Amino acid sequence: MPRSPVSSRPPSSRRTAVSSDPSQAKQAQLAQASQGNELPLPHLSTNQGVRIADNHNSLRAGARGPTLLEDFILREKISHFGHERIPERAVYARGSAAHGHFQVYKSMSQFTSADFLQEPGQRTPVFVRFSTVAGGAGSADTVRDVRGFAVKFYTRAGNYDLVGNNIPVFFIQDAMKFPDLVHALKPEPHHGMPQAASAHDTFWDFVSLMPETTHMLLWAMSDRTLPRSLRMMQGFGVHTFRWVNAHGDAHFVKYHWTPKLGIHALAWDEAQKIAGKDPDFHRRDLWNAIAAGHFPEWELGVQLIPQDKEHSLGIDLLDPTKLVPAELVPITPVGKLVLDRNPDNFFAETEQVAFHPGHVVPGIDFTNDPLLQGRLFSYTDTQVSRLGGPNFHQLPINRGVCPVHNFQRDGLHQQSVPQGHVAYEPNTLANGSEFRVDGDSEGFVTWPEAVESPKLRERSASFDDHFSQARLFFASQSAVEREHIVAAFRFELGKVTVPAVRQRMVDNLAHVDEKLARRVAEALGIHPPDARAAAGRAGFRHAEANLPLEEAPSLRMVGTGDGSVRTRQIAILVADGVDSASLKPLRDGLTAAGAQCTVVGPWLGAVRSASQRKLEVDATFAAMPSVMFDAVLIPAGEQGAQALSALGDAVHFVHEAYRHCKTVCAVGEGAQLLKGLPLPSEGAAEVPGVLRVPTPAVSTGDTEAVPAIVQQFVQALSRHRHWERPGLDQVAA
Ligand code: HDE
Repeated sequence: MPRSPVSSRPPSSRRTAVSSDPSQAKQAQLAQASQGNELPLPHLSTNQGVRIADNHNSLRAGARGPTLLEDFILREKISHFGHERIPERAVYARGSAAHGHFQVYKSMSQFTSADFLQEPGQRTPVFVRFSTVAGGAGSADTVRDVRGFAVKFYTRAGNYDLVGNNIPVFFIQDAMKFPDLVHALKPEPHHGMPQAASAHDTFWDFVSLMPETTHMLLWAMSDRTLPRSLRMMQGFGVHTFRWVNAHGDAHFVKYHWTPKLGIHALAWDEAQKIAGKDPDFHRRDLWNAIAAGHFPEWELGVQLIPQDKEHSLGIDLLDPTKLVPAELVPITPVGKLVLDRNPDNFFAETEQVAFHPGHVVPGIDFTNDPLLQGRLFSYTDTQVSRLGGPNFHQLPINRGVCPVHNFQRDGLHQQSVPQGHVAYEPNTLANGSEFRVDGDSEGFVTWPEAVESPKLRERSASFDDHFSQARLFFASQSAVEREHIVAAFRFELGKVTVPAVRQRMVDNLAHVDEKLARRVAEALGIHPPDARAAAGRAGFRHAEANLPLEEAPSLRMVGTGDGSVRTRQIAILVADGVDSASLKPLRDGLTAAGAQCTVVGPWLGAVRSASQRKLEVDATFAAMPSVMFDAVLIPAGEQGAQALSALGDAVHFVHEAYRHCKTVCAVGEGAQLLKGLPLPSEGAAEVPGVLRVPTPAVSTGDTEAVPAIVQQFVQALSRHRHWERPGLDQVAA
């Protein structure tokens, strides 16, 4: 008897039979769900379980005759295929996800009764989906865009979704403007261009008319929107939420996810090239890291503000265009997130996962942030149309680890088979016993915030400060980060075809930083920025807040991370005649430090080293260009260096890596590949991240020299990119 693809047991009974360890229970549940769809026997069947005798030929009238309508096997197969696609998410369509767990450092019971935050060491299974916002599901990973960072905690008290971004503020203050923002950002409706890019007329037209977008624009034009890896970006809850403890005491809370590996970015030119060379760059990186056991980790931290201190900071906590600098309210570590398992099936999990900021658990509550309030309606509504009905919570990836009991019934794709004749509450007929929910001490209780106000459409005057935090952000960046922001504004506004829009935008920027605005304007063929013109425009509201800080170093990216080079990608360039003896000790040292070395050559297979040994090649220059790596190592060997120098791809590789500010290390004659780069002559001050190593030190395996060189390399690589490197615009790569 073939096993039915769907378990005959009602899902509700499956749901109650959970292990006491929620991590194991979730794993078992998902494994069970995926097993249910596996055919245990080596035969094919229809969806009704009828065995298929021929999966190559449709039923036809004669070998060369017409296909018959009667062919129910063909019809079922083609029809199912025709309905394989579901609508992609309107925003955040391009996503990559992973399973993992969240582990508490120390109890948060003082602040929240949330079940999953009570005991040190407590683990809760999670599913995390990262995404870009603007692009379609098939768009490239490395476009300049905000990234979604959505975490589903399968807690024993119900599912909790923390649906955030990698930037701590948002463009708009009120949900009313979200459809306008998204319409302006998405491809222009008449010709459907550009894909996955904000660099076009409608986006800048809209944001230049909405000064409240300015703070987020500064973040969006910074390197934050070009993450090197999903494993190397922060996450934020963005809105202020509320934590409530068992005594009913409330705190405002802001969430921060901080990656162990630091916050790192790609160079803009690099990001654009990767979008063509490997559009799945981030997805692949996440998948490979987890598959190789390099599980990415983030620390969850919270800023807690007592309820009665709401107005003490001079920052309106309900305004999602504002953050609270860590310099004003420190971040308390709560626990760690570890992603340790790739999804089994992209569609069933990454696509069908349904997040919702309204999925909260007892101990966590909302605030009156008007953007958050608007989101609370939107997400269920979206899932109903995207996933085809109201029972999307029954999909394996969306099911909790705790039992679900209610009298919601029926609906499209209903998976459960409820028993009995009672589907209402209160009742006395179910099992002959009364079943009441009133006063369940573990039930969700909304924090009893006092609200009595006239109904009106009005924005609080405390939301009118649009520039002081944008200014703080810009002032807090390092010099190179500021340069990148200028360049990004120039690029994006350079794509805007209407001069008046470019002008309006730089006039707004003059309220952030006069020099920034001037430098952006210089490249755009418009008038110098005019802050007064901006202030005179309809819709311009601004009331300067008095921030007690001129700079907030916590808002910088440079210098973050634990200093390790784990999972960093190093290309070793080879051709016939390279010196493999001098290569080995360096390669071993770098691998021992956690970096991953790939031997890149002109062809797959092997090259012959100077000593006629076979040196395996992992990838070609064509398939793995420099943008796939974080650093380059060029081995010694006269003949090898000459062979590489004669290859345009190899020379380009080195020059491009230099231009993208990566660590470049040349051993002995390998330095010939550095020819043409704007480097000082030997002996002069070295260029950051360019190491020229004498051969003998390495080839003799000098026990002191080799570790010292490896250490130098590791140190340079751990700095990620050497953004301050001079003469970059002279490099033709
Ligand atoms: Fe979302 N958002 N959003 N959003 N959002 C969606 O839900 C929406 C907002 C965020 O990986 C949609 O299932 C409204 C802020 C993430 O599946 C949709 C408003 C933040 C994801 C939706 C916002 C987010 C979404 C599209 C303004 C950062 C991807 C498909 C009121 C805190 C989740 C879907 C995933 C997805 C609506 C604003 C984060 C349409 C109406 C602010 C990470 O329901």
